[in-house]
Amino acid sequence: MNTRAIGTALALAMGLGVHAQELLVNPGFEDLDLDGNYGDNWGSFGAAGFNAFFGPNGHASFFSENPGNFGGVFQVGIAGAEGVEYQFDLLDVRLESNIDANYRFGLEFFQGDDATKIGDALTPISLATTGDGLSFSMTAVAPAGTMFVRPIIQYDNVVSTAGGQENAFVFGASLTVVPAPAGLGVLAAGGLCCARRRR
Ligand SMILES: [Ca+2]
Ligand SMILES: [Ca+2]
Repeated sequence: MNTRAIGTALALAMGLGVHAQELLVNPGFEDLDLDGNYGDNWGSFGAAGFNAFFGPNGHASFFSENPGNFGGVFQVGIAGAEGVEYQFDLLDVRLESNIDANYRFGLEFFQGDDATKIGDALTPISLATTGDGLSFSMTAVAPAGTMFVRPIIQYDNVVSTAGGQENAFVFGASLTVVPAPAGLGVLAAGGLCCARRRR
């Protein structure tokens, strides 16, 4: 491969990384239609929902302050495809100081009805570090038969009885396709080269 071809491959690899398409509708949990209800296009269950408690910045809220509570948020209707690797990021997370529950996030994969689950890939959210501005990331490859991919953030097994500062809030999220190597070793080599150079 000549220098120009390598340059083109590098530009392609870098471009894919920078411009990965956001698959979530309303990744910031905002009130898009200005009806006073946040988290438009998202769903929730249990003791979880969408608010803007901390100023004009919509977020998903997880009320893990009472033993027995459970809940989560998710988004349906996102078309997916088998064999594709997806990356789900929680970009701005607040874990309160007394938080003590089983938190996880990840992806569920569904058939064409967006209701029959084929499989899932859930990753624990570490509570070892609490505070504001935390971020978490996971990736998973969609199993055979996937037609829809559903991001989900959930908790259960609340054990704390501290009586306050036990909740979690997620202010932003992102779901993207991880660029495939396309069988070109130079793409991976280019990625390594550039990642290294930035350090
Ligand atoms: Ca937000
Ligand atoms: Ca709304």
